[in-house]
Amino acid sequence: MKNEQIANLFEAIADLLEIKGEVVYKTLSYRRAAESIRALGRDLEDVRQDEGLRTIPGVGKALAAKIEELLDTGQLEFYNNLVEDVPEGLLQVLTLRGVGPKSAARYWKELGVTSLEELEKAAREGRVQTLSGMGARTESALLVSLEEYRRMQSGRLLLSAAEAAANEMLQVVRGIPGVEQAEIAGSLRRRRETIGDLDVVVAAIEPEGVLDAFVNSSLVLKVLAAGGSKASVILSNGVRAQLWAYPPESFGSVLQYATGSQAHNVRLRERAQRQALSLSERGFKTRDGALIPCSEEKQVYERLGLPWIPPELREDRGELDGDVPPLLEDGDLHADLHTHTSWSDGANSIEEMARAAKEAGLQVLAITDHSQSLVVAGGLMPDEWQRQHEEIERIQDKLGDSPRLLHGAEVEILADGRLDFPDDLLEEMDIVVASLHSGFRQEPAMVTSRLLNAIQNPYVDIIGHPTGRLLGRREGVALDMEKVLAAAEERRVALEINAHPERLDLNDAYARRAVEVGCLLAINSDSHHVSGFANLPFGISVARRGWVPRNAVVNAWSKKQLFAWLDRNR
Ligand code: DGT
Ligand code: CA
Ligand code: ZN
Repeated sequence: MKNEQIANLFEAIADLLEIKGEVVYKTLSYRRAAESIRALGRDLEDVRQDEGLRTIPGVGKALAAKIEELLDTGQLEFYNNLVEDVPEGLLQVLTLRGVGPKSAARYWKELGVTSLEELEKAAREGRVQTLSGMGARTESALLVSLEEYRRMQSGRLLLSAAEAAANEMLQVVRGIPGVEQAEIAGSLRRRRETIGDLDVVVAAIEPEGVLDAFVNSSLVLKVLAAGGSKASVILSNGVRAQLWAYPPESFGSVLQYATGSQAHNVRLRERAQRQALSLSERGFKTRDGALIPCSEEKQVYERLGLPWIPPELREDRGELDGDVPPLLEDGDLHADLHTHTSWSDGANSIEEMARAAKEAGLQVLAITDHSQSLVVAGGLMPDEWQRQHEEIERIQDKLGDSPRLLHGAEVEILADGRLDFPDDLLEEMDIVVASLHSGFRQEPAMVTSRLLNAIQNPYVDIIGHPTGRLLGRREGVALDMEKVLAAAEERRVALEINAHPERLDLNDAYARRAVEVGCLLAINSDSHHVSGFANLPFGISVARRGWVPRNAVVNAWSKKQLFAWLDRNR
């Protein structure tokens, strides 16, 4: 056994002992030993041979014996006995933000929770708040921590990566003889912000033959499970994927089923049951066992008396109750209001960005390079901004009116809430995006008040990537979003849905809430390269998942309406 493994095991022992309720000094000795082992810099086996294990700080006779047992057998009887008393699954529970050994012990002893999954279930069922001293707030904080844990641990793919991998898979699958139709399903079709595994469904007269050809193709690295109508594999690029192969008459049924979400499918099955039908991936079944397969997806909804539901809405968030607003479509965005050039940390010149924007079908492009304090990103000093302004006028003359260039800045919201450019400079700008790039570790209340300050500034038009999250890398700030939304609504400041696949910030849930309270939204690429405009559809996906109607998105407005809004305080 390696030092690291032994240190980890000692820490696990300390954690389990604490949950068990042992006195603290006992657990401390394991932690101290774990620390010294990590700091050792030499193999424990060598130390044992040379000067002896007891020379290690914090390692006495008992711990030395345990280390020897581990080195010799790779096992520790003490640990094996301990996990018979205290479930090992509680170790994961302890890694949750805000959960210490005392509360873990209570979840275990009072609710019978022995794992993260069981804790999540208990919290979702409202059982955590029944414990004395743990109200609804504890419970919802717990659910937030659970979600954070999952996001960090899951190794889920960004939407952009999943899409690229799926398109590659589709191409291979569509080339398999006998495949009549192939489509993406699962969370990718619903455009979730991260994707666990790819789901692709195919229609074929002989589904087994297609599955066979697929698992034997060079695209597949490893087959996890295959049989019946499904193959679950790891692709050669490391991405997990499932292929669902069904006869053409069931294609609509399986496409619907495999698109999910599971919760949405449960609702559909309930509706089917009320019509004395059961619903599976093959189709509907009547009471007497007759199968009614659907070759087209919309037939599934039709039979249930429903309109076809856009996949992005299929999350059991009320989508079956009517009232779905007209959603944004690809091509609805005429403007990108947050982009960078080589004047700060972008890769391309203003002219290159302008030409690429036009190519991408945009009529309006805002150049919003960073402001002076963001030195790492080459933020502009006020005089540089003035020179950039002349350059932009020159390029506008050269290009004619297409695209129409706006000159603004992405101005830093400083740690104390002030903006990084003086008001008289901001006033000169066509557009101001205000963003946080530092101070994320401040108290959420402080970060909230920084945003509120920025929103109060008469020249700020958009709050860029409001929570600052980076998917899989950094959680967003736990803002008081209600306050931010209320202030933004009052000041007619738009909150950004940043379309970069690593940000998607605001997320779908906040975007939906923003619309509910009457806030404006902006969908921007935050491009640092001419290729960045290709990310705009990811922002549209977030808006669609957030039920955002077209008229709430300033980039979808006519030029006239957009410019009138930008001029409201200028
Ligand atoms: P993911 O892969 O974690 O990003 O999320 P999904 O939604 O793609 O989930 P996945 O891959 O486990 O399953 C794909 C679809 O198949 C899912 O959206 C609904 C359906 N499905 C899978 N397992 C079940 C199940 O146990 N019950 C029901 N009703 N549907 C399921
Ligand atoms: Ca999936
Ligand atoms: Zn930016």
